[in-house]
Amino acid sequence: MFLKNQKENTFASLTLFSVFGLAIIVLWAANAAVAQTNKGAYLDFTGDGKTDWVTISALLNTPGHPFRWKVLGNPASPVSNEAFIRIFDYGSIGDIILAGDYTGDRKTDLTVWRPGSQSIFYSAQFPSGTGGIMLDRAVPWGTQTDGSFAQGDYDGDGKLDYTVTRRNADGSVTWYILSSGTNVMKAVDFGFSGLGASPGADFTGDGRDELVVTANVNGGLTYYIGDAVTGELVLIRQWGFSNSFIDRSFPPADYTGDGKADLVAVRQNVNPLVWYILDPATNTATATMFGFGQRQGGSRDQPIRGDYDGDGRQDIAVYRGNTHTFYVLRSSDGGITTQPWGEGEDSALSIPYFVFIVD
Ligand SMILES: [Ca+2]
Ligand SMILES: [Ca+2]
Ligand SMILES: [Ca+2]
Ligand SMILES: [Ca+2]
Repeated sequence: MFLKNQKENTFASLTLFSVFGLAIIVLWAANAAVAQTNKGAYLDFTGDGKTDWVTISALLNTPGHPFRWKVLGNPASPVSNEAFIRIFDYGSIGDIILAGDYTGDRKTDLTVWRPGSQSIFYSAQFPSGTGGIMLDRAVPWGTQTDGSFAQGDYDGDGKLDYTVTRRNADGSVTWYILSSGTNVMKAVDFGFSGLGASPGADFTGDGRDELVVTANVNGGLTYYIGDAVTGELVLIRQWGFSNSFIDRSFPPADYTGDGKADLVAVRQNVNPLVWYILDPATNTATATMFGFGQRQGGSRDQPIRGDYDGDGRQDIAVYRGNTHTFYVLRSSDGGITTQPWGEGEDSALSIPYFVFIVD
């Protein structure tokens, strides 16, 4: 439990652990390829390594009303008989959508977490043909007040692990991780109450996700990265503003293609949007303008997560709600892919942005 009561010496720790973190990353660089092969793409329902086009909506914003998923295969028009469209209801308002690969087949499972006195993960395979959805697994895990954003593959077997975070009476936070491969449960202390818990990300390139928490430190968003087995701090970096009106910060993921997670903050109070991406292994940063930001008479684009060209790197991408169109800056060749999809009040389904734990 390293983080408790350390607010006064944050900057001293930052210097120490930044250097420490860099050393680790260099040593583990040889394993980068392993991470690439273990993980499927986000929202890839077919297992071809490409994120599919997915929108989500609910007709009524009332508890219990179902989420409507609209999925268009990517690419939308490949060779004949391979394009597909699926529209179905899964989960309902009040559930947390945590779609990902929990079975290790590199295909995204439909998964929601329903908070309750006994919270439950509900997982289903993606519907094939015109068939309905069969519930695969109901996994009781966590309680009503636990946090559930921190899914990750913390044992490195290629499957997401069911994970909740719980604040203890003394202000410490315990991560309860249920391995989806072995059903072995682990409890790891990391972070303290008031920090945000994020989906896991692999910063070391060994194929095993690290624990990720964030905090507002002097207006900046600060990332604390921890080892999922020992709870030891391996890296601290500050990146972007913690004010979500200025920056939308995504959970870390690999944008540079070295198999290690990068930090991304999308500045949205400017037009166009600016994507600031930091490679924490080399401390190299890039700024890329892509998408409509704040502008008069029009809504902002929605920054989204995904690897749409299937090259193993996340793409910079947005969803434009008023024209129902996805725009992707392909990481493979720098070209732009546009794909119309969605209607009405649909928004793109994407990974949750950072949410701060409120005491
Ligand atoms: Ca796992
Ligand atoms: Ca790792
Ligand atoms: Ca990277
Ligand atoms: Ca890509």
